[in-house]
Amino acid sequence: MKQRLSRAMSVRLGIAIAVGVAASLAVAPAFASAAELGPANTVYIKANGGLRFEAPKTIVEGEELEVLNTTNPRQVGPHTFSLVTKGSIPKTPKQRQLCFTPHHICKSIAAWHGVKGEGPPTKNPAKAGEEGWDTLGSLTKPGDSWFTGTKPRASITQQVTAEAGTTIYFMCAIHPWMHGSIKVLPLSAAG
Ligand SMILES: [Cu+2]
Repeated sequence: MKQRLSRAMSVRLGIAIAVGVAASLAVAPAFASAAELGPANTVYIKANGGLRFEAPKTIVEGEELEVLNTTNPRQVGPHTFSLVTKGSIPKTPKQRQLCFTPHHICKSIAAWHGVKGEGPPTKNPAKAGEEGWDTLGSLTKPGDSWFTGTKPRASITQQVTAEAGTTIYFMCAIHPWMHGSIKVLPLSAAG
């Protein structure tokens, strides 16, 4: 039941997305270029061994961070890479099941992307705070988020502008069990 529900949600969002992809591309062409920065600066979205983010443990403030979708959108649907506060990440099966209902974080993330009802994302990436990856969103505050769309090997690259000493947490609104974190190190830690 739980799985069927989350699948229904992801299918529904997937449909909204398919409609919205062309519009999103027109709004924000920046993420269409694949920089391929390498593992130290890349969050890979992977499917083998279960859908997951594979991210570096740390990154130096000001460095570029790429997010690269290596999964097959036709098999698993699109993803989001959404910065959220640690406490916003769903922790229980129940929370994950309810994630795409009102007053839950997946629904909020969709709203950051301009999704209305069953409509498509109209803002991509969804930007908050300063330029770059810096703002962790919650139910009450938008965060930085990218929607992969349905194009294979889609990627986005932005500077990490979150303060050194902080940790950025992220999750996927379509598969709310996908999440991770990266610690932001001061420039003096750059090798
Ligand atoms: Cu996902």
